[in-house]
Amino acid sequence: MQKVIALNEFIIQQQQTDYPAAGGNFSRLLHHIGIAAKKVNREVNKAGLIDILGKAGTENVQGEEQQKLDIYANETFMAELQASGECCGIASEENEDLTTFHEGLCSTAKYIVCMDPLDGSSNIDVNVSVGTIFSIYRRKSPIGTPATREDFLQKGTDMVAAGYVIYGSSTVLVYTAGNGVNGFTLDPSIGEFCLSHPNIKTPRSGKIYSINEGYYEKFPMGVKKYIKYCQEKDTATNRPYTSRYIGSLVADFHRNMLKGGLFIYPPTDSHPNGKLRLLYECNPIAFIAEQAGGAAFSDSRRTLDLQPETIHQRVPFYVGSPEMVSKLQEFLKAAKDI
Ligand code: P6P
Repeated sequence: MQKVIALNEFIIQQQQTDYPAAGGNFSRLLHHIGIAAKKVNREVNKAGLIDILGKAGTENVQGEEQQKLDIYANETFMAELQASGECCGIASEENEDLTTFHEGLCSTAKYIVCMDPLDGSSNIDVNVSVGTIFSIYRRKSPIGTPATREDFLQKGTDMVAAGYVIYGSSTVLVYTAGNGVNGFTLDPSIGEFCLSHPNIKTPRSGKIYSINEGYYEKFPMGVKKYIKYCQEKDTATNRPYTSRYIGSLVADFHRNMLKGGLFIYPPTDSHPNGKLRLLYECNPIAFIAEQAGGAAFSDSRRTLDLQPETIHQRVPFYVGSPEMVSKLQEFLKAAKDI
């Protein structure tokens, strides 16, 4: 019978082989993220049965209506990150300000976390996959003091780890610590995330493009021309491609990473800098994409190279198979959009 490798076992193995000097702090942090994911999974899976569906009647910092599960997920991840004793601060999509922990168990914490606790949550009521996205950095400010904005406004290239949880037909946790990408499927019978997608590598090209074509009229010309390129018939280059757009970043990205494809969220009328947030959506997904052999850009810049200026900053985002990202950039350059 094939040996099942649980997430915690894998984390310790990776620590011993890749980071022998590590003291287990990162492993403990990741373990608590796994616990929070299991708690959120339990509520997402029974959302239709208990009074946790629907709107909370409040708005988040983005002015977006909060779903009850948004708030539950945010509180659950915040509590587990604090309980780990390894996190000294959190930037969350659901909170306008930073949250810092620097006393007691967290007085020696050296990591900060940027997270979207439940991305795509407006899809919950119609049973569409949603996700949690997180990124982990080493703090820059002195240990034992309150985390500062500078701890959070680090470039994506300084990231220690990134991951997401997709709550879909099954619940899968995917993460990278800078040494490849691995996916773990939750086995409800034992309550453990088990290695199911070892060493994920994204295809260099693919047949799937993902974009909300409802905004077509307002897209930059280069994006419009790329969409037409995808729709043209050309057997030599496997076109026409297939349009697949779920409206849930984690679900769209996860499918494209496994099958090959390109996700595009360009500037629009309502979001002239793009809709997706740099710190807790684009950067973690970009890190994972690159570790899987993909590429991620925000207009002309590699997303991970951007210097963040504000916690909830939005950027245009193009991520996926490297040859498809390059082709889109050709159209953007030809149209002088970048
Ligand atoms: P639109 C969900 O609200 C989200 O932040 C991402 O998960 C998703 O990719 C995007 O917004 C969808 O945005 O404008 O197409 O509905």
